[in-house]
Formats: sequence, structure tokens, C-alpha cells
Amino acid sequence: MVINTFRQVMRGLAILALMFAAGAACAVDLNMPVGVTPISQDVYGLHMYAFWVCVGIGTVVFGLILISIIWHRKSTGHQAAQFHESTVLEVVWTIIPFIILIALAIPAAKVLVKMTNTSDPDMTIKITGFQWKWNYAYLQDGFSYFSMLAADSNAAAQLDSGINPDTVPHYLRDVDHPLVVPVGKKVRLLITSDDVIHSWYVADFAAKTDAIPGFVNETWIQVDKPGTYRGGCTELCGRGHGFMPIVVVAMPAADYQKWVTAMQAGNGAYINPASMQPESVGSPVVFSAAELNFNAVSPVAAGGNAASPPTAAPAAAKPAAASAPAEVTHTVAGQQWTLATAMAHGKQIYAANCAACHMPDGKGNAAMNVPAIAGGPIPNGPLAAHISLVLHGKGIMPPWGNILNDADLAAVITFERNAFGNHTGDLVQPSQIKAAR
Ligand SMILES: [Cu+2]
Repeated sequence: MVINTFRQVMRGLAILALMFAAGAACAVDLNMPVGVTPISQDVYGLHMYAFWVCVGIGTVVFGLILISIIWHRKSTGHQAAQFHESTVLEVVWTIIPFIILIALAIPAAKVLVKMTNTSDPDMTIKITGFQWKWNYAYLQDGFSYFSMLAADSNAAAQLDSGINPDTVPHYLRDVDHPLVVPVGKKVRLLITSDDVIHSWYVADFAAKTDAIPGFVNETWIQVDKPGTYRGGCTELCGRGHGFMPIVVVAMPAADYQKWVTAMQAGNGAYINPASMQPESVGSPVVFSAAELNFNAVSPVAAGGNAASPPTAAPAAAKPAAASAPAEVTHTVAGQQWTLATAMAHGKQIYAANCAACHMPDGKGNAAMNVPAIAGGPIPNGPLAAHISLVLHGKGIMPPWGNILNDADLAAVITFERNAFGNHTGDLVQPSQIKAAR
């Protein structure tokens, strides 16, 4: 009997020791990140301060309980003290918690005020949440772009993809077009939404602000260390909620300025901040200075960018093979597609934007009342009606004209009309999308 009790006690102690060891082993990872912005460091300091106050209170309270249990228990002859309405005691146990609360509230309020002080920013970026992507608009620099789940994560996330997510770098934590900010500058973020409530959150910045349709919330960041920082949407916003990560690249101010200049010259093409090259879709990719400035590419492309409205586009433009390099598969609003380049790019646009509802095989989703692309009446019917539906949306279908640029829309509509067993032979050019807007 005694031996059994002894064994149980020893086993309990061994388990406790293991738990402490495990706790110590991962204690470093359990704490919140210190972060790279002044606010995140303040928040971390606040967190540690509150933590040590809690440790102090815990030590006193549990210490007293332990002393009472061990040295003042009934079995050793101690009697409970009997007293009521001790004014001194009541004043003491009111004043002490009051002091503790004030001591916590003052530094917390200071950080809160600092956090919401968005005055005198060096620059402003407007962030708009969409189901399920982010749009970043550089208000002073005059360009904006969408940031969505990286293609490799998206491919692996598909049902029965056969791709092991462990083989995908930064699975569900990577995007195609990261937000780019300069190091050491105060960046004001205006945050809103186009559809439902999202929330923009990057732990290393201690920035977490709800994106609410019809409201513009604001916060600010000042990233003091160059690097790549990851976050995600933190407001359950629908079934793609887990698939709208956030990636922010912080660059030295001089490099950032080069990126801005390249973005402004790129006419809609995203410039990869790592390589400072325009993003490529498919390969091989051929770029020249002239292609980056599409005013100089071809008469048709220049027309797409002209201030005056373009003349009515032909119902089914023929591939302009002579004027557009066949290999160019980046998206510049105003470029000319060939059937091959449009199909290749349209396939990627479809996978990133349309497959979630219309399904990767184009069969649609009867339960959600989403019609099929494969053999469906719209992709096989009049082209104008198809373009109009994609541009303006209908029911649960969003107006993609607000989300994708002319080149992407032309490519994806071309793809839908010539994939999944559809054979209309239609090739849609960005100028047709522009004319139909
Ligand atoms: Cu969300």
C-alpha cells in the first residue's frame, strides 16, 4: 500500500518534470515576437511588464496558499481565525488592486495613443480586402496592384492535388505580389474592404486593423529592419479566409525608390522587389525596354493606353502575331495576346480567381448554384455577353472588372472559351475589355 502510493507519487513527479522540461524547451517560441516596428517593441514591452506583474501577484497569492497548506493546516493543530468586517483589511484589498490596475493602465494607454497617432506620415498606402485577396494602392505614387495566394500554394491546396504541402515553401504564407515598404519611414495604412469584413495583420509590426466595407480604418507602421514579413487575414471572411496571406517586403529607402520608379514605368506589370524585374508568367519571358513602356510596343497597344476612348474593337480580333512578341506573357494592360499566350496566362488567372467557385475542372458547383464553364452556355454563347458578365458580375459572382486588369480579363475569358472542351476559337484582346467597361 505504502509502496503503491510512493510509486504513484514518483510517477506524478516524473510527469511534472517532463512537462517543465518541455515547457522550458519551447518557452522561447511561446512568447510573442518583439517585432520590427516601434509599436511592436512597445507592445512587447507592455506584454512583458504585464506578465511580470502577473508573476508577482501569482507568487504572493500562491505562496500564501502554499504556506497555509503546509505549515498552518488543521492536522498540525492550527485553528482558523474568526473575524468579520475588518475595515483595515477591506481598505487594503481594495487599494492594492486599484494601484495595480492604474500601474497597468497608464503605460497601456500611452502605447494605445502612440499606436493610433497616424499624423505626419512619410507616405500612405490604401489597403482593400477582397474575398480573398488584398489590393495595395500607393496613393502618392499612382499605382496599385492585387496580392493573392502564391500559385504553388494554391495548386497544392486544391482537393486531391497530389502535392505534399510540406514541399511547398511558405505553404499558405506566400503571395504573388508582396506589399513593399521603405525601411525607417512612417507609412500610414488606410484599411477598408470591398465586400465583407477582413482584418489586416502582421505580427512583426503589431499592426492589426479591421477592413470594413464602407469604413476607412487607419494604422501606421515603421519597419526598422529590412526583410520579409508574413501575416494574414484575421477576420473569418468566408471559405477562402485561410488563403489570403499577407507578405510585406521592407527595403532600404534607395532601393524602394527604384522599385517605385520601376512600378510607375511598368504600366501595370508587377515588379518583383527581389529581382527588380517585372514578374513573369510562364517561360521563356522576353522583355525589352520598349515592352515595358507599351506606348512604344505597337499601334494597338498604344491605343489601349491613349487618353481618348479607343474605337470599337472588332468582335473577334485576330492574333496580331506580327506586332506582338509571342513569348511575352507578362500582363501589361494594353498588350496584345496571341491565342497561345492568352491561354497560358488565362489558365493561371483562372486557377487563382475562378477555380474556387467554378472548380478546377470547370464543372461548376451545383450546390452553390455556380454554373459550369465546361460546355456552359455563357462561355459558348455570344462573346459580348460573356465579357459583360465577367466585368460586371451577377449574384454571388463579383464584378471582376474592379479586380483584374484588361490583359488578365482578356486572357481568362479567352481561356474559358477554349478550355474544358469549349472550342469557340475566340481570342479576346485587352482593348476589347477596355471598350466593354
Ligand atoms: Cu479573412
